[in-house]
Amino acid sequence: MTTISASSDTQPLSLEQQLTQLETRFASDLAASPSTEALEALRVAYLGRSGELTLVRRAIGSLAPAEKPAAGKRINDCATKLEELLTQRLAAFEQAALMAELEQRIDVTFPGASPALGSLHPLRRTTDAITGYFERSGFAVLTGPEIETEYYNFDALNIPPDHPAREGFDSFYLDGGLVLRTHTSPMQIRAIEAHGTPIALVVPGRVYRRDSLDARHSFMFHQVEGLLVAPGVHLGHLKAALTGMCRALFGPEQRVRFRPSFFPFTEPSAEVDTTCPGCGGDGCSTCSGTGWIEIGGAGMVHPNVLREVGCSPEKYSGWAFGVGVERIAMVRHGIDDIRSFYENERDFLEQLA
Ligand code: 2U9
Repeated sequence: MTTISASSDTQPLSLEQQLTQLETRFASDLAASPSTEALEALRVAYLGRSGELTLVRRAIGSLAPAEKPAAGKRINDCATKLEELLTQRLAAFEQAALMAELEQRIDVTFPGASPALGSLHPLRRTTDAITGYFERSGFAVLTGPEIETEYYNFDALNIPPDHPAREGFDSFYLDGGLVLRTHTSPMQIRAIEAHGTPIALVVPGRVYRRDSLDARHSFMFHQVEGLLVAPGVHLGHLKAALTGMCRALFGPEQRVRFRPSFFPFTEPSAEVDTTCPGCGGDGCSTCSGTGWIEIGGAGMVHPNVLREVGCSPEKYSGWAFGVGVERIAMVRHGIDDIRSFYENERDFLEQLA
């Protein structure tokens, strides 16, 4: 039985009793330590040069030689245990500090909050698809005033004074002989006046007609008109241009057909159809079983229009077309109410993004 007196006023405690009491005291001091600095102070108080365990270790110097090895081992085991407890507690403090820091810092491994991306309006996308096709073919893309004179909107386009389109019920008139343009053709006239011929251009933009707003009609809608004036231009060039445009809009299998029609500014004139993108021409609900959808009108520029802008019909000929952007966008995106384009409902716009 190894007994070492740790203090003079009590019954001498065995080494085992002293170490057990020391470990118990250490454990409660450790649990009560509030910080890593307190843990360091505890390490010094027990394991330091004047620490409690160091004093016990010195005291075994007075033991019988035969008892020293076992006592030394027991003290070393105690020291190892105290150091392990200190290390665990220190690690717990460091982990808590790391977690507290991580809570404050941005964790770059978290998935980013993707910002809501904007998108182009469907009418803008269809307009860009049309003008982009012609731009890539070398055409200029011009825009012009929405308020026009009667001359540029009607007279210069061979629309006679008594033509129904000039009636108040068809067009919006402003004071001073001005009108909200009913097509983008006036800008074509202005362009030929400014740049002469030959000329190749498309004009996108808003146009206005006195029409009630319903699922298929609007008093304001969007058009793209095209014009090519040069020596030797013929109807085949027009058919090829419109076929290329429809293939850019709806896919490489598209076909185009002309149905005879009349417009004052073109002769001959035609309504322009393309094979229905929904069924490829077999007939479906989109095309009401016909296999074709109408996209606009076209024709060879009337000689009176050429002469009006100082261009000799003997030297030059030209083709022109006009397509409705809403009509094409409704087919492209399967939209059945034209009013959806103007309400700017987010879920409508986002579904097409
Ligand atoms: C000039 C000469 C001729 C433009 C043309 C059409 C046929 C046509 C409508 C189709 C659907 C307008 O959007 S719509 O309602 N347009 O049918 N437009 S030829 O002819 C011109 C233009 C300018 C100097």
